[in-house]
Amino acid sequence: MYDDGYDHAAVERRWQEAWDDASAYRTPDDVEDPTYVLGMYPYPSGQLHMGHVRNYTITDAYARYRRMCGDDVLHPMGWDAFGLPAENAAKERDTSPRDWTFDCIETMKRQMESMGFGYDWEREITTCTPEYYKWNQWLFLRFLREGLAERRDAEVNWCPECETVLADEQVEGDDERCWRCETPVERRELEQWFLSITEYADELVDAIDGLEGWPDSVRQMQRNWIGRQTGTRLEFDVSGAGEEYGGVEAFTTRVDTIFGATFFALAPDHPITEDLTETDESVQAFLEHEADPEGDEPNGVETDLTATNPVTGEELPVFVADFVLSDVGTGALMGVPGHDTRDHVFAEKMGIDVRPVIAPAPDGGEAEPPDVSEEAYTEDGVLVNSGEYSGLESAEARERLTEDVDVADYHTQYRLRDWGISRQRYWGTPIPIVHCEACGAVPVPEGELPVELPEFINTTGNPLDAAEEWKQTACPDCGADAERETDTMDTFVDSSWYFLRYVSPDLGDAPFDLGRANDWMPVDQYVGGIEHAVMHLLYSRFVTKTLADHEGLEHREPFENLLAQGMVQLDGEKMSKSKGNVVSPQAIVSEYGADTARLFMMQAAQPERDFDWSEQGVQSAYRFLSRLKELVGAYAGGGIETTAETDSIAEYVEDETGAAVVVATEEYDGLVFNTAVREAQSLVSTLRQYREYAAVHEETFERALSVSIRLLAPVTPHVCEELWETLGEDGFVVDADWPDSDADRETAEKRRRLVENTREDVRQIVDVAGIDDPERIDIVVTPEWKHEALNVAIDSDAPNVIGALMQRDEIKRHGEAAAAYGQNLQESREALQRTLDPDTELDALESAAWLIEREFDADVRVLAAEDAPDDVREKAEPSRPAIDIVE
Ligand code: ANZ
Ligand code: ZN
Repeated sequence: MYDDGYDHAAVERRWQEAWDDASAYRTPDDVEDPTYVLGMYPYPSGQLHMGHVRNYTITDAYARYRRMCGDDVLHPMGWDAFGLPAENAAKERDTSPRDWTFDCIETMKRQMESMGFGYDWEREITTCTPEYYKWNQWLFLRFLREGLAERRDAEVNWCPECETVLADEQVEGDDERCWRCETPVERRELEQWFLSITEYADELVDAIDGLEGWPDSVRQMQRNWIGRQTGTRLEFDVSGAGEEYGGVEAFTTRVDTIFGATFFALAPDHPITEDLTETDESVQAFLEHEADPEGDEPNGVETDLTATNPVTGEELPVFVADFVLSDVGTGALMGVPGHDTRDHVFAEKMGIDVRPVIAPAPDGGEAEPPDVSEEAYTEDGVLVNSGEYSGLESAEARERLTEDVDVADYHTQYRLRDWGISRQRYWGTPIPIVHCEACGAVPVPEGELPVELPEFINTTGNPLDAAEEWKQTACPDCGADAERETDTMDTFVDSSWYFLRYVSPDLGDAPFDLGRANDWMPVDQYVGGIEHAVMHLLYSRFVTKTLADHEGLEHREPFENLLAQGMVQLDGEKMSKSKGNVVSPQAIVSEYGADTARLFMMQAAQPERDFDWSEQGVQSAYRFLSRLKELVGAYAGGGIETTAETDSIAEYVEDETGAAVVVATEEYDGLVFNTAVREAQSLVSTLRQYREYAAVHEETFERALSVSIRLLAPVTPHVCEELWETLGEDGFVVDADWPDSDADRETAEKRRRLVENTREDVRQIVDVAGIDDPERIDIVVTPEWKHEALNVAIDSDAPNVIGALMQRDEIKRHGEAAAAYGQNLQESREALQRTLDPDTELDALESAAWLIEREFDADVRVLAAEDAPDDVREKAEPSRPAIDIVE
């Protein structure tokens, strides 16, 4: 344990038990509309890592804050318990994925409890239980019924050694080897199940505009992933080498550039390309040796074909090119090197014509074609060299051309593909389908769900394929012998609706209680890693929309506010097992306690930012908590001298307490925990100085302690619970009322800045003048007229400030001094800001005088301008008092 600390282990155990005994974090079913705070549930790997701890401390602190503000709060936790790692671990250790997973869950749950996360454990869900995955199967059947699930051929990565399909992430290296056995991966066509997310593509993009509580970066990633493009599809007649291919479709977003098309290009697996490989050796050679679709450089080969531009009738050379993607658009494009960057590079390399047909909009006069010899001009503009369309603006030309040309039509295309959910693995939800020779793929009737997983068989390939007895069944339609589908579902299916299950985790006859889900959804604050910015969040949005369309859910978006937390790093690098730079949360908890770990994490940075783990940071958090504990203990034990008399110091502490409350509240609302915590910490530091300086005003001091404890309680709940008790307060601090204050943040911050700047000025003068032992420090507040002059300068729009000032007698009568100050104001006019009025300045400085007195060990007098000698008063300005130091 850290020297002169406190017995954190005892404190934390004690309060965890007390909360548990009181079911402090239970959310009863009958609350109306709780604030729903959710952290992305973890995969039970067996080890809670720093990323988890950060994620869950953020949600926990926010949930606790909302509770103290008086909200009912729903803050549940569960387990994303299916997945390949369990299957691999089970194979290696010769156990079952189920046993391994439940062991991991047990350890991780204990680790979470030791962190003091306030979850309603009675709502815990575990996706690998039949009680949960039954509803994945139900969901699948509903999709099927609505025509949103479909079985079709798809290409997959196949490892012939492991006899399994691999996800893209599991194929490694340029030579594409299996991540497990390093066998080169093959492509195979397999029948797979797909969910029709593309049917919702438009809504999924359009509704992003309404997700105002999401980070812009995530919204943009979703837009890019869906990749909606509106443009034109048009046909080019292709022929040559003795073949007539007829109209071949190309997709373009820039049909306005069609007069600049100088070539036509086909994807390497376009049907025409495949046809050419039979006869054209150079195409064959290109595909075998040169084509590199992943490379940066566009490669291609010319064919013997030509394509006819449907607008100009011009014959264009046809290339096979590797930058034309087969699954984008139609797998064919018109090349416009003058206006498309990639086409330009390709044209230079292949010696193709480059022609400008779009000019920057002219400032009156004729449009001048841009020079496109070195670089494409990619902006919209005015058409040139484009026959009867010359002179039109790009947007209008696109419409006219699409309408005029017979073989052209508007077309919207998407990057988004349907969601392939089939996995040839054991540890997932069995897809509830039976394959019958006569009837085909027959859904298992809802009443027969769940289709439970059989015992695990340790074998290569898919264990479900080897589970003969389980596989053999009767066709639900005709009763004939049939086989079960042996594919299981992508685990992203499990997480696409789990947030609904927490609402009624034990419900037996439906996936969620509809009425309650309608009342409790959406999740008010969702928190998780940026790695889920696309898939998990997109699938959840999709499933929510289908439930709204077909199952009566009254919400179309699941997550109202989203926070994507930053990474915890070590020496600037992401902590990861493979790099061996992992700091274990468990070790920190046992050495310093959960509160210290939580406090360090929350004060280190704003939650969205990455930050570096620092042992010093941890120790300083620990020292802070130890000092706080000592302070409250000393006060409660009568070890601090108190008085019933109030004075200017007490006033200062009162003001600071009020300021801390307003600032921290605002920052907690915005989840800016580091700033919120800093407020509480500096209040505690003020209290420690107060106690050393004078007998403390009892009421003020006690209120300030009580406020500090409550402001810290969301982040360091155990020690705050202990101190709340020490202070003699009733009940749990987690149930206490959030403090309030009628302080105004802006004024409070101006007061603080005034005091801080004044202290800094005194330091400077002492330093520059070489004063060893100041005896008296006079601080003189600005005279009223300068304050007025400043306001006139801010309000006036006269070009000359001095003129405006001299219209006021009150100012004018100060003669030369007024002119000189007016000159200053004129010079810094852009930067002028309103300040506190002289009375408030006087008040702020008077109540902070003790801090200056303490720092310099000198008498401090704060004087109004009229009480000061002329030569000192002259120097004072608004927010910049004059300072006179006597040695
Ligand atoms: C002619 C053109 C002229 C295009 C121009 C662009 C600019 P972006 O550019 O990202 O919005 N395209 C069409 N099918 C393609 C495929 N299968 N593989 C690769 N590229 C393809 O995407 C739209 C553009 O991508 C389309 O518009 C097309 O090039 C190209 F000055 O057509 B464009
Ligand atoms: Zn049948």
